[in-house]
Amino acid sequence: PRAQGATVWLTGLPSAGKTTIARILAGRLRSEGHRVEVLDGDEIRRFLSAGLGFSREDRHINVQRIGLVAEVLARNGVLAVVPVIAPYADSREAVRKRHDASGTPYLEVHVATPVEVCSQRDVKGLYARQAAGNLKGLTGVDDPYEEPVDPALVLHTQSQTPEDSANAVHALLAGRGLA
Ligand code: GGZ
Repeated sequence: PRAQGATVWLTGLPSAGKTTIARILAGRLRSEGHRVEVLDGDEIRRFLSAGLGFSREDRHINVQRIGLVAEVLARNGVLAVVPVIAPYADSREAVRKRHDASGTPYLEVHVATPVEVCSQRDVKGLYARQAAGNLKGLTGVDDPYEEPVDPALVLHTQSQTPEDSANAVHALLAGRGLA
């Protein structure tokens, strides 16, 4: 039987833990024999979305491009794991519709780390740069983040290790027969 793919979109603020969870999840799925691709926003922005900034329009275009790649992969049996902020609900809805149109599973996971926790972690120093006045339009601080209304799963990373979070996403996939 042909492997069933799916897209797992990890949406949340910068430093919420999306990339860390994605990498752990991907490693576990690979070790189980699944074909997995992680589409990281940071990486995609260097190539597929080179030249795009962080305006509403550019973020929307970025998310649609990543959504297209994820859907193509997922439709062809890959588990596409996508740790990308995707701050706008209508952008995420368009990605979901693209998946629905081809009958490809799309699971939205909200990495719901509060902004106070994210800014304390500040993995890339973005929050510090924003506070110092050297960066404008930081998601969750002076740029919008529209929380998912009906995500398949909400992760609270303050009270869970990244391994716990990855396992919760894995259980979600397993529960739907996708892992
Ligand atoms: C949000 C920003 C910003 C602003 C730069 N707001 O962890 P990083 O730092 O290295 O990777 C993040 C990346 C976010 O890209 P996404 O493609 O996930 O965003 S979106 O879905 O909104 O298109 C972050 C960095 O870009 N970065 N400036 N102002 N993140």
